[in-house]
Amino acid sequence: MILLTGCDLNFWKMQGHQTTMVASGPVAASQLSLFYVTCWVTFVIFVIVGAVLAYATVKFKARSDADEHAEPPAQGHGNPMVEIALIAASVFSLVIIAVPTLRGIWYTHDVPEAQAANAYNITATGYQWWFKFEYPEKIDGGAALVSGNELVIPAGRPVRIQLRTTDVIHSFWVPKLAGKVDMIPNRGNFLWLQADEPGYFWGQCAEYCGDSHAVMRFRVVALAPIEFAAWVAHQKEPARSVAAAAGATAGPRPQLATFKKNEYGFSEKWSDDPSVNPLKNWLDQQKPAATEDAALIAEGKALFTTKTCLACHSVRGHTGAFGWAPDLTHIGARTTIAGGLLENTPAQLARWISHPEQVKPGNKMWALGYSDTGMKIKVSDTEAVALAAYLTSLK
Ligand code: HEC
Ligand SMILES: [Cu+2]
Repeated sequence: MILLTGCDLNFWKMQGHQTTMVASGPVAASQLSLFYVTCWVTFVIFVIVGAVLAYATVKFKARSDADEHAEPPAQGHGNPMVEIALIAASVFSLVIIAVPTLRGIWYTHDVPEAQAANAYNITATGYQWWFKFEYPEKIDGGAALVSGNELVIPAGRPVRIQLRTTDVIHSFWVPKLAGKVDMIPNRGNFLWLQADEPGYFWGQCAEYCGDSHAVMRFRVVALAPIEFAAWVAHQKEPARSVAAAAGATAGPRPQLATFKKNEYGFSEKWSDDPSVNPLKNWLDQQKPAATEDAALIAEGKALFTTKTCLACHSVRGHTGAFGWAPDLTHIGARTTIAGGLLENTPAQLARWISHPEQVKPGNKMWALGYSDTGMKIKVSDTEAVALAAYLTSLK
């Protein structure tokens, strides 16, 4: 008990964000039940072997000096019946594990036939160190609807995810829903998952892929069908524009908050506390802030072009067309930025924009954009604050 106090209780209860001990969909449930079968079988073996070992240790231990120096007893060649029985018992326990394993492999491989027609198809692409998601819906002009780092899916419906990568091997893992399946160059892997109820789930790259592998995260948001349809319809729209009232002047400019290097990027509302509903946080994030400063947003919008952010990012309807970096059209409505590493608040956005290298080692925005060998972009603190205000307004 003394050991436990002072430690994170959620760790011991195994209820954290990325626990596999909570299954929120059929694929994760199948994997979890297989885990339990294996645990129980090995536990029974452990108890039997342990008991026999303890019995033999006590029963045959040397009890006196004379015992210790006595001749060893006559040696036998084992008992064939015991050996056959042990082999049979081993085979039997392997069969107990193998049957549900094979059933699980078949079940998790692809959406069950009865539901295949209802499956929703998404393509997920791994980039060092973030995820891109492509939806089956098309935006005007015929391109696929894309988003980054937050995968929104319909709850209660099977989702088949094609797994691709643009660079090295990544692995797609949403512990409470399904995983892990690798994203391998030149190979078309896929997996399926389903969230039984609307919810908010943490995902993580599960294959070492370079500098920032450990913080290559993403989120899955499962919505009821009607909300999901509304989300898709909104995502298809171009970026939101904030019009300044005639004659309005910019309010006091927020200061750039200071952060320590590697400082954790989430506020209290993202705690493991079960009374906190992360889906509510996500829904709150969809609404524009009441205190928007249109003049500051306009300044940020202009900076987005002059600071050449558009060379890598696109804000559909405003600027940028390449989009090999995360699409920022609706970035303001996401709960996280930088591959799920930071909470999406104006302060964290400005932190990221002013010094991405201090937050996420090696990230490509820094390596190819800001570093001395890249495009040598320099963003001042005041500019970062304006850019953050602009991006926050993109709901
Ligand atoms: C050289 C290409 C490049 C340039 C230029 C660039 N970025 Fe990025 N940006 C990236 C990449 C790549 C990422 C993903 C980094 C990661 O998460 O590892 C990113 C991530 C971001 C994110 C987080 C996106 C998300 O989905 O979480 C924001 C916000 C952002 N950049 C804003 C900007 C702004 C503002 C500028 C201009 C000052 C800019 N970027 C310039 C490549 C670039
Ligand atoms: Cu990865």
